Amino acid sequence: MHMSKEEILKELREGVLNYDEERVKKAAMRALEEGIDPFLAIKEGLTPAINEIGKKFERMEIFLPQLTIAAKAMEAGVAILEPALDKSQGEKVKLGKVVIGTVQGDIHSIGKNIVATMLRAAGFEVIDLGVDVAVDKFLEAAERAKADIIAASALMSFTKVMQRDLVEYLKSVGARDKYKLMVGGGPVNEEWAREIGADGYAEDAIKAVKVAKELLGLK
Ligand code: B12
Repeated sequence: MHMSKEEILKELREGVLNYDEERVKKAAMRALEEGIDPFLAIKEGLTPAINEIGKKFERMEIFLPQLTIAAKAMEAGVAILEPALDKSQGEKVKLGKVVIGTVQGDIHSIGKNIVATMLRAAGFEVIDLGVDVAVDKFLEAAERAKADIIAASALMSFTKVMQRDLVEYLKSVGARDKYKLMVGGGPVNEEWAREIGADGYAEDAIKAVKVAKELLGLK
């Protein structure tokens, strides 16, 4: 039976809101079958739902177990949609190398993973360091890979300060000018990026690709 885009986006949302991983998976597969843009499915289906879950958690209407189950359901959906995001990759020439990770003390990975996937899809080579990444690990990986960009994600107000620590650390070892530095994540905004002296900020994965290209002087 045919399902409209709106119906599928609603299923994705409802699946996360009802902690129903199977429902999310089914809806994600449906989205692919119906040719819905996978990024749109993440942005307008899954993300508003996980944000709503985040608000409920903040209001203490739900607790960590529910937050965890909802996040698992979202991740399962993203895992199904992700290969389709990556499809455009092909044999493209690499635009540049990006080392990405979530800062130390922070284990949120969903948004960072989406940014990594979109950068890859756009033609960047991405080295993903995972979560809870210490400032020296970012630099170590960037040196080893001869990266062009270091990208740091932070989802909590008390871990976004690690982005500033990263800038300060790079300065202290004389490596600040070797890399372009991008920051992002829930509590991060343009103003914060400017304040700490990062080179770029983006509010979502599509814009992250645009900013990465701009930082390297590509169109
Ligand atoms: C899912 C989730 C979890 C999951 C994470 C699962 C996973 N594998 O990532 C789990 C259950 C593990 C979790 C744990 C915790 N969480 Co939590 N979590 C969330 C939630 C609901 C959604 C985050 C998310 O995935 N969003 C969806 C993605 C797609 O969006 P995104 O991450 O923002 O990414 C997009 C952009 O920001 C941007 N972006 C992201 N990274 C980068 C990087 C760069 C370089 C760029 C350019 C762009 C960019 O592009 C992305 C895609 O478009 C948020 C609420 C919220 N509104 O953020 C709380 C939230 C972040 N969590 C919170 C808390 C408190 C915790 C815990 C401390 C709870 C606890 N008591 O243990 C722990 C953290 C432990 C730790 N040390 O890190 C708080 C933080 C409060 C604060 N302001 O500091 C929030 C805000 C909830 C709340 N309102 O209270 N959490």
